[in-house]
Amino acid sequence: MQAKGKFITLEGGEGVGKTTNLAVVKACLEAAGKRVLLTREPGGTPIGEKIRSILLDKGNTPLLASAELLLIFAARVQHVEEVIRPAIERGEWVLSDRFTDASYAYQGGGRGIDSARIAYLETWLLDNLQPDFTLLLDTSPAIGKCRAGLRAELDRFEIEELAFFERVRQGYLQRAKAMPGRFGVIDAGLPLDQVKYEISEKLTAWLNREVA
Ligand code: Z5A
Repeated sequence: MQAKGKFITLEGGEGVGKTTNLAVVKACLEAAGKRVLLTREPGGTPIGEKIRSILLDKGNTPLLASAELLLIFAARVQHVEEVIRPAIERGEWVLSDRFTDASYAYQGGGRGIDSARIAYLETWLLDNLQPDFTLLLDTSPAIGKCRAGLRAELDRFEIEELAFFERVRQGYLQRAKAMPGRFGVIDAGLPLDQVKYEISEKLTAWLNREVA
């Protein structure tokens, strides 16, 4: 019988280097003989990508925090049922740029929504699906904002003030502290080569524990 795959996520505030480092994680998993499916949130399906456009459009500033959370979970349930679970069943390793930890950090920490409400959606809609391992790229929001700010146009999240991103950061760190076995925290303020090295070290250590 085909062994099931695993679910790995990359998380962190804006501009910490998730997209840049996805390739490092993918290469590391492939070197360990895994078939990798790359995906992202919000998005990952045709419907999810349409919802992503609504969420990122800075013309949609009247969007309420609760409506934002529900849109994110609408995209997520579609993503889980259409892409993530079938791939895991086929034996693939799913690598996602963000998942539900981002909702606890952004909609919980950043927007102030009670985490019990997010947990309720997680239980109801995802049947509590959680990543097997999460790499959290952590650095000060000032550094992340500066990196993201080099882009031509900022989206609806990127126009938020620094205090919002500080709450997001704390939201992530609280999650990592509460679930140390699932999280590998990386200092993303280091030079890129060092960040890449730290990622492959943490990922390899986890992989070795998984197969032990
Ligand atoms: N969101 C949410 O609110 N709730 C949810 O549940 C989910 C998402 C799932 C879009 O996500 C928004 O959705 C997101 C939260 C919200 N908004 N914010 N903020 P996204 O993941 O697509 O957007 P993002 O976080 O803004 O991604 P990003 O800005 O593309 O960041 P990144 O992928 O972490 O960074 P990067 O593009 O890899 O790197 C940025 C630049 O820094 C780039 O020029 C790199 O070359 C450079 N870089 C990267 N690492 C380094 C190091 N170590 N040194 C120097 N320079 C570096």
